[in-house]
Amino acid sequence: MREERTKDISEEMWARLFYRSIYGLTCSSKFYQARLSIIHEAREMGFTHEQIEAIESAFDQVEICEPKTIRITLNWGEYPEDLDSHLVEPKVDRDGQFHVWYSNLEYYKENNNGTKTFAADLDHDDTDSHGPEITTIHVLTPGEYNFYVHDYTNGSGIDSTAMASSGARVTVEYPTLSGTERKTFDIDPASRGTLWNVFKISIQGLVGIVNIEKIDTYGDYAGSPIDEGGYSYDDDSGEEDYPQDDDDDDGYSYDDDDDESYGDSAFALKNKETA
Ligand SMILES: [Ca+2]
Ligand SMILES: [Ca+2]
Repeated sequence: MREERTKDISEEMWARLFYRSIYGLTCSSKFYQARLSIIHEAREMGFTHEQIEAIESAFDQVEICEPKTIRITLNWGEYPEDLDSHLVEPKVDRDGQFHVWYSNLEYYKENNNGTKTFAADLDHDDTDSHGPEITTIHVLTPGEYNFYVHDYTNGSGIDSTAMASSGARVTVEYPTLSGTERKTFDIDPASRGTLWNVFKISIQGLVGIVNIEKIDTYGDYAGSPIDEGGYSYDDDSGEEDYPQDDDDDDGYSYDDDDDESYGDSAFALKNKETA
């Protein structure tokens, strides 16, 4: 792994990374699970996106790849500068839902028996145009998943046309019985709003039959299923699962003039890294 992107990583850092990664494994783990464990620990240790990409490409070169994943890629044009990927998915124990996004890059579940399940991740938050942002579902837990794109630059605005002009495109690659399929979704240039509900993924049964259904509706971030100010995903009670019906007017409201009222909304709290 000697290359430009990893030249700033010391031998000691490498050693620490691999040592820490061992604890993400069991005696029956496969090589691709070692790959996931290393990526997870690299993120925990603060490796940069470029460094992690370099590690991934080293694994690709020796063909240590995951057998079955769903990969969602978001690309767009120059403006708005910051679109965001949001995946809402069933928890691996199927008790409620989980949200993978810039504020929660990994869904890495520690199981009761000490094993870990790396269920999904977002590779990084692109904040300076074009993307790509790549969301990967590593464990095909049966259930329903929704993928959204949010125009962070323009925040909240039901009438905004900025995202409509962004040229945003989402590509999803997913496994089928005969190989890998790919579907592409382009933003409607006549749409309005800062939230694009792109598609729904349904995964059925233990063999993981994947079905992708186009949604293509537009709206506002505030009060939506991905607004963490409105709903909670992280507790394990399973009592606060958000309603599946996007049209549900649940009465959640906020005051545009009062920053406090956003509560824990990611949209208000986003602490962007500046390059
Ligand atoms: Ca972004
Ligand atoms: Ca960029």
